[in-house]
Amino acid sequence: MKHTCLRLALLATFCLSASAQDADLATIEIKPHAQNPLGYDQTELTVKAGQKVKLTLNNTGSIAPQPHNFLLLKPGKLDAVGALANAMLADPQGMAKSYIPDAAKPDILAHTKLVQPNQSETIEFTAPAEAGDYPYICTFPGHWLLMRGVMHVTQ
Ligand SMILES: [Cu+2]
Repeated sequence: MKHTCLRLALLATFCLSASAQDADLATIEIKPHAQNPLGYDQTELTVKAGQKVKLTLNNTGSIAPQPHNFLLLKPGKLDAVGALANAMLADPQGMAKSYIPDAAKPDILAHTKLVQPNQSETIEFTAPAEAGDYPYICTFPGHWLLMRGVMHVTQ
């Protein structure tokens, strides 16, 4: 009897913590902009510091379908990572690497792979612990100049 009660108590604790986590999950779906083939449909996202984020890049609905990815970067690293991405145009392994530059890895906080038209990919990550504005970009060569946005991380 004692044993059963203990098990129920453990189960209740587990259920409570699971629902608390769900409440603290930011679910985001981002797509290419319907009219602008080189833009995301959202250029600003907001999450809480340390929040769990479930982000889906859904590559549908564009008037000019093409592959895209999503990289969340450290603040101030947009231009440096963008330049590395453009340089990958000459890399025969570019497509295989999802146009994610090796040299940019320390500045990438989260990313999808290259997502083909009518495909999607969902990633899960923890939002940065520090509040601030974190750029996100598509690094398919040439896209990042327009295909970008800012994730606002708030306390
Ligand atoms: Cu793109």
